[in-house]
Amino acid sequence: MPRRAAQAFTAVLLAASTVTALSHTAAAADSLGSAAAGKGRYFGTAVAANHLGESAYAGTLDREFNQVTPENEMKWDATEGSRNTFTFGNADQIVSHAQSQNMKVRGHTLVWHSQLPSWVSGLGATDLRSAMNNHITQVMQHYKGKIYAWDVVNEAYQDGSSGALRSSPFADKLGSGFIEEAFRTARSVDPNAKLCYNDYNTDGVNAKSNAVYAMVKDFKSRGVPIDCVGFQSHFNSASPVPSDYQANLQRFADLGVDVQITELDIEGSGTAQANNYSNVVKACLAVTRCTGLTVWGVTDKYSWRSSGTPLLFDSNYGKKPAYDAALAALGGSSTGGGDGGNPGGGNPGGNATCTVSFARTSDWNDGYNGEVTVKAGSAPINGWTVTLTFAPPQKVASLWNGTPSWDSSGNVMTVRAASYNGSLAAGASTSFGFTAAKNGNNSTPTLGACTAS
Ligand code: 9MR
Repeated sequence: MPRRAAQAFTAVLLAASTVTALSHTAAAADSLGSAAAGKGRYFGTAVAANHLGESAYAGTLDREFNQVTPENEMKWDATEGSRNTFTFGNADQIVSHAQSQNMKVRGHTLVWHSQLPSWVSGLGATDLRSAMNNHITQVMQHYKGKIYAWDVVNEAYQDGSSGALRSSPFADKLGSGFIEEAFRTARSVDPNAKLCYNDYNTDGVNAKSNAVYAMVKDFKSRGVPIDCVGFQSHFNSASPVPSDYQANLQRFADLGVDVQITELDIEGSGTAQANNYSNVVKACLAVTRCTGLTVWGVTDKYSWRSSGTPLLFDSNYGKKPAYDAALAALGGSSTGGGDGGNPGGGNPGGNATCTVSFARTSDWNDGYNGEVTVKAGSAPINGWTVTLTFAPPQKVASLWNGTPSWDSSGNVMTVRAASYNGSLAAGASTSFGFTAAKNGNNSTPTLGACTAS
């Protein structure tokens, strides 16, 4: 087959498989993921690779969630049990599953004092620094392009009133600078992944969250790369949802980072648990930069706090009142039941439309960055395509959050959705960006129409 025909053929195949993969997500308006997408957020869950073979587990996961966090599979003990020997099998299984379902993946976690192999704690400072940077580099390289956000450093601060770093091999041997070093290394490995700090007991305003707040503020003021802060949100009667939860999320967002609820579970049952879930979801929705929520497991059956029944599905995968409350807070509505099956879906059909807008976001001598926002019309869409025509000899040097192809002149660029941003709820938007080299021509490209599927 001639090369161009082969490319076209591959493109058709890709388009067809994308529609298949996305159809259930877009059509299931009564799921947590699709309701959250309608609010411009994701709704995810922690996933354990060893349960993916259980059909009710995988069925509930695929029907309800559009983001996953590997619960243990990407931790240091799972990925580098002995020095410089990396094992990715279990984590790869989760990432492949997520990709096949068009789910975002949060990488968890690169630098953490817990689940740390003893060979790491035994190292002296010089070796530890290079082991830390090597670990970040190798793990991020392996997953480059597949992870929307990484928990680069997890749980570095002490509980209680000290506001100090927790004692760990990293803090004790490398000093407080290890956090900054980890973030700088991470940015250099995968500049497109969001880099997050993640912690617990930082959900309200308190000494610990104040310490994290001061760190983020300092990082932002000195240009240390940090994009997001995760609030784990493990709640029970001893550690309830704080009354200033939303205010705390907001003050971090005001520093110029995204915030996420990363490990949500709330012990309890019935109406009390449902109200707590509803309040947490509403707090996230009230903060523009709260980009998504992740519950720490699909079902009470496999929760790390199983006896506290803290999740949205019971041990038989039935929807709990907490599920209905979370869904209602997201603006969705439940069809009841919940048997772990997949009710199926379908293509939203012929009324899929989209609109586009263009912004030139930054300019320098030889180049500029452009951002194209794609917005779904009054029906959900499964995919989109946008065309941009550049004035020669301008050339696109890099592009993110989309999949580009060029015509034979090299001036007309067609961009279709990346694997993770083609599925949009009615009225929802996403964007892709690019860097163009001016090559002496300062014009702005002409934006063509948006085609939706
Ligand atoms: O849910 C995880 C559980 O299966 C592990 O045994 C435990 C070991 O440390 O880690 C749990 O997940 C933790 C997460 O990675 C970080 N925040 C606290 C979570 C609950 O302990």
